Amino acid sequence: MKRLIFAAGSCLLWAGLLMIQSCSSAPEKPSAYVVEIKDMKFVPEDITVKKGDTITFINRDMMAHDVTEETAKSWSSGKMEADVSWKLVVSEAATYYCSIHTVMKGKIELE
Ligand SMILES: [Cu+2]
Repeated sequence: MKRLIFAAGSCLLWAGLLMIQSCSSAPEKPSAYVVEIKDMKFVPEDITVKKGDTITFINRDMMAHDVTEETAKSWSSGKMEADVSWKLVVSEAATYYCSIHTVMKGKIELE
């Protein structure tokens, strides 16, 4: 009887260890986010992501827009016609704008 209890106990211990290990060693999967462009705005205007996450910008307006990094113009979607989408893999925090309508601004923050 003692042995049976011991066996059950060590089983639980192993299950616990395995759970800890799988939690701590599994790399976090990148997340995917969507920013819609509608009514001359980026929605949401501010977004907080992790490095390596993907943001898909979708133009829901009737007119063309773009998504351009503001400070150094280090990346840009190019002109996006209506219903066109463009993906950005985030490597750093950034502020961006639409170079066609410079009042349109957005911000990417890193968690
Ligand atoms: Cu625009």
